[in-house]
Amino acid sequence: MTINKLIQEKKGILHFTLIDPDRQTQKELESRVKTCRHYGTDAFMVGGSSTFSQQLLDKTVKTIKKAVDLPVILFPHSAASLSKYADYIFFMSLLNTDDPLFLIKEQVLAAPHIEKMSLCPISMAYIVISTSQQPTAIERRVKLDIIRHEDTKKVLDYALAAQYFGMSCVYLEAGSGADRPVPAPMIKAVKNKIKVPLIIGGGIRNAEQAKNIAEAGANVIVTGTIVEQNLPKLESIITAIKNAQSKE
Ligand code: 1GP
Repeated sequence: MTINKLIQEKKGILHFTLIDPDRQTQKELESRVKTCRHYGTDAFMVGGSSTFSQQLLDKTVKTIKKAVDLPVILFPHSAASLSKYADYIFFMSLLNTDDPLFLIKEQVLAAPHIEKMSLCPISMAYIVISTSQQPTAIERRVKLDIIRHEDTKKVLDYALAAQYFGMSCVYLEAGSGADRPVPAPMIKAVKNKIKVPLIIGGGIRNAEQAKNIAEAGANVIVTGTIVEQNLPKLESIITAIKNAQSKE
């Protein structure tokens, strides 16, 4: 599967919900994912920057699969976060880092397990944009080649390199819980530069932000924190994304 195929099937801009396995009980999870499905989310990503057991990851994926009929895509923070119960895995490389661990080493460790589990990989270029005053979890964890919210030229070069590598999509990530999302002018510039689908996440908290990001050219918009902190607000966020797509 590619994100392109999902976009074609759903005919428009997609919304993915990020589930962090250790942020809720299984009962809360079941209810949350049903609500997200009802609001119109298109898929669930499972992962996060915190560490959790293999058992909890498996349980989380199984609970989602049982509750809703939507794809589950692993969003791994290392080779240790794999589950055979998921449908897909973002086979991702963090491009703007000097640390080979996140560029290629974790991926090499994970590859034989992915094959054994028959997980379907979706190759993805992961680019972190530093938009926040306080460093986000990913900024604290990894040594980055920092891209600030005004560094459009730099992000364009990374995105183009990703496309030339043949990666199937590009994810611009402000970081979970970021003060503000990736800026719309940067999204627009990247969208105009590359042909592969563009995923945007981090710091999206309201419908206005989601609308601006959708109109700037995002193909997929990811939210995580809002589901944990203010789930009813997700409805207006997804509605804004779906309304933006109907204007295309
Ligand atoms: C993090 O982009 C996702 O990888 C989601 O971010 O938790 O800020 O919505 P939020």
